[in-house]
Order: sequence, then structure tokens, then C-alpha cells
Amino acid sequence: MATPEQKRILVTEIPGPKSVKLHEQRGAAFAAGFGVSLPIFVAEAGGGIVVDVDGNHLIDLASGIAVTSVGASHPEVVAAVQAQAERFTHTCFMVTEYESAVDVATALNRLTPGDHEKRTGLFSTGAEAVENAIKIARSYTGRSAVVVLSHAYHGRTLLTMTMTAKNVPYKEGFGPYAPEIYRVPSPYPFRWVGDPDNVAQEAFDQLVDVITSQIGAHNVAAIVVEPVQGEGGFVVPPDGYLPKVAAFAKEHGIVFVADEIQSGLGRTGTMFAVDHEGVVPDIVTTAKALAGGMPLSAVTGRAEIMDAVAPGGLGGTYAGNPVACAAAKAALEVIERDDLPAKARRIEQLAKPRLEALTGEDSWVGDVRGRGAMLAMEFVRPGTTEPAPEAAKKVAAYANAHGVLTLTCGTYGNVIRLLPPLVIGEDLLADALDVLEAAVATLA
Ligand code: PLZ
Repeated sequence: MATPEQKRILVTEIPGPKSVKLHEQRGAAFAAGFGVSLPIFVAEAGGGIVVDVDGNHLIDLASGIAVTSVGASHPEVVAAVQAQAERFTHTCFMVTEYESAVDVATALNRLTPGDHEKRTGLFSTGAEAVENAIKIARSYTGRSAVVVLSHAYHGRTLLTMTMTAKNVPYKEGFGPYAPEIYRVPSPYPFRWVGDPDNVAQEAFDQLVDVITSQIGAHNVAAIVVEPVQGEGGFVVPPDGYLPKVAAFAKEHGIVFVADEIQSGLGRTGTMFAVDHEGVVPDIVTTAKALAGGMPLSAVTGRAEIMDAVAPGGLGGTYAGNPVACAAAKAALEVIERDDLPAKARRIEQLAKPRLEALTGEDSWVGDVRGRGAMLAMEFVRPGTTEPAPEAAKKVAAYANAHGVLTLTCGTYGNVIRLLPPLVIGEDLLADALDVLEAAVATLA
């Protein structure tokens, strides 16, 4: 099947009649606990386009939440998946081995920051990668406390849900939560209550204070940060914060974990978001873009930390599934060969000035931020920092109705994020931005 025509085409209302019918059927079959951003049913997708069952072509500013950086049907990923599926779909890496898993591990050891000796473990989901990073850090340090940030998102399993900051919808009703998780303020410039010119230092001081006075640095196994916070609102830490935290962790024998599941593998314009400041984490978690749409995640870290867990201590039936590994080899090849980090920088160059032009004293767009192809607008009541989730919803609804698939995020639900496939065409991106501008104009 060829890549769909790279053009926004609306042939029905969004959602169209076929999608509406399928969505009704879904309600009778599928658990209600799963939300949906836009109830259209997909027939095919690729490049910067998602085609629904009614034949509408929507511009994809979601990438399945930062997964399909190479597009949702990249020919090389598709071919690799097909070829591997014909050979074998599964053996379980803990039962018998296959070469592609070692190849993916070797590639991640090379691509992640730092030239120290590394090891990688492969899993299936992002949450599993974060859980295993914690298991490894605890095993290595013999300590139990884990420090995370406000506005953090790390997953939906018991441990990672506990590490996630936002109550509704992620945690409500699911307690009791896992023990030994401590939270420190995120350096969120737009919402910082202290000195706006000193956010990095003040946030770092608060981290040190919480760790020293409430936990004891010698009890902390890991500090886990998203180098650009994802679900929490695309919060970019001000320069200096991450290097300070990394240095503090090093000084106290704490494992510094960068959760690059959303921000990694080219998304922010560098291979990893920590690369913007030359920070070298002890452990990096990856998933999402890693396998071009197939479920695969990884924990990559210093050899001495990773190998602290004895054989048998890590694993999972599907951990490092061979079809997913074949897809990852192809996706990583495309990301490197086609220099997708450069594409992300180009997306920033094209999109950010246009989004920034939407801000202003009487504008509902209070802040525009992000790096590379991980960009966001935060909506507030004009002239204040009071969150305006209704404005974000209105803009998203307008964009969706006009054939642009957008996602909201943020602790207050008032952020619209742009996560296009890194391979999106420039005309398509420009068209999507026209629609977003028109959407914001409806708020005035
Ligand atoms: N860490 C930084 O962004 C997943 C969540 C979607 P999984 N983000 C999308 C939802 O509402 O469930 C994510 C992330 C960061 C960890 C994860 C978890 O990855 O593959 O969803 O488990």
C-alpha cells in the first residue's frame, strides 16, 4: 500500500458517519476507561497524514503521541516488519536469543549520551522501561527512595503512575500508590512563583532541600526527570537546571535517570533532549519513536549500574520482541541516515515564530515553548496566568473539525502540543499552522 496522498482533504464532517457508527459500537465492546482525543477510525496513515474510514485526510500533529517520527508506514519499517514476521514472530529472548535485539542494544549504547561503557535492556512499553530503570537503580545502590518532579509523567503502572504527578485521570481511584516516591517542584518558567530570572537555581535549591531534609541523599536510589516534560505540558527546564541536578546526583551516588521516552531519538532537534546541555545521564529510558510504531522500549545505562542485576532479574515474555527489534533497526537507520534531528530543528524554525506571533497582552496564548518538533501553546485568560482549558479545547476542536489532528496536554489541560512526524512535508506543516492560527483567532 502506497503512502497516502500528502494533502488535507475533507470529504465529510469530522468525525464522519462511518467513524460515528464505529465509535458507537466501541462503546458496547471496549472498556470505558480508555479516552480518545478524536473519535475517528483510521484506515491508513503515513508521512504527515492520517486517513479515516470516511476518506478524510487529516494532517497529523500527534504522531500517535510522539511515536511515528518516521511516519506511520515508513516503507523500510514496513519491509523489516514483514520480513521478520515471515521468519518468526517470537521466541522470547529469555528462552532463545536472536541477533536483532543485540543490534538494537548496540545502536542505543552508541547513540545515547556519553562514551562510557554501556548496556541496554529491551522491554515493550515506556512504563516498563521506567519501572525497570528504578529496579536497576535500587539494585545497584541498595537504596529505595526515588525523586521525581511535579508535572511529571512516567506511565500508568502502579509504580510509574505513582511517579506521575497528575491525579485526574491517571491516579484517581487507583490507590494505594507505591511507597518511597518523593516529589520536588519542576522548574516551570511560565508558572514559577519565585524569581523568574533565577528559576534553575531556585528549583535546584528546592530539590536539594527536599532531598536533604525529608529523605537523606544517602537513601535516594534515583532522580528521574523528563528533559522536556511531555504530558505535563512540554515544560522546558531553564538552562543550568539539568546539569546541576546531574552533578548533585553524581556527588551523592544517586542514579540520574533521563526519561527520554517522549523527547528522545531526534524529537527535540538533537538525538536526546539532554544533549542540548551536554548532560550525560547514568540511565536513559527510550520507547515511542524507537521502533517506528511497534511496541519496544529500552533502558540504557552505565555498564556497572545495568549489570548490578543478576541474570534472571530482568525480563518479560515480550521484552525485545523480534518483530519490534526489526522495526527499530529500520527506524533508527532512517532517523540517523535522514538526519531527522535536523528535520525537527527545521520544524521548530518554521512553526515556532508563527506560534509566538499568537501571544500578546490580550491573547489567550500565554506561552509558546518547546524544542524542535515538540512545541506547545499554553492557554490562559488574557493578561493572566490563569489556565484556560476551555480555550485549548475550543482550539483543538476547531483544528480537528478542519482536518488537523492535535492533542492537548498539561497539568491543567490548557496546552496544545504539536508533535508532527519528523518527516512531515513543509507545505503540510504550513497548512496545519494556517488552521491553528484560524483556530486561535476564533477565541478573540
Ligand atoms: N515516560 C516521558 O511520555 C508516555 C502517555 C499516553 P507508555 N506518554 C504518553 C497515555 O495517556 O497513556 C510516556 C512518556 C514518558 C513514560 C511514558 C509511558 O510510556 O509506552 O505509554 O507506557
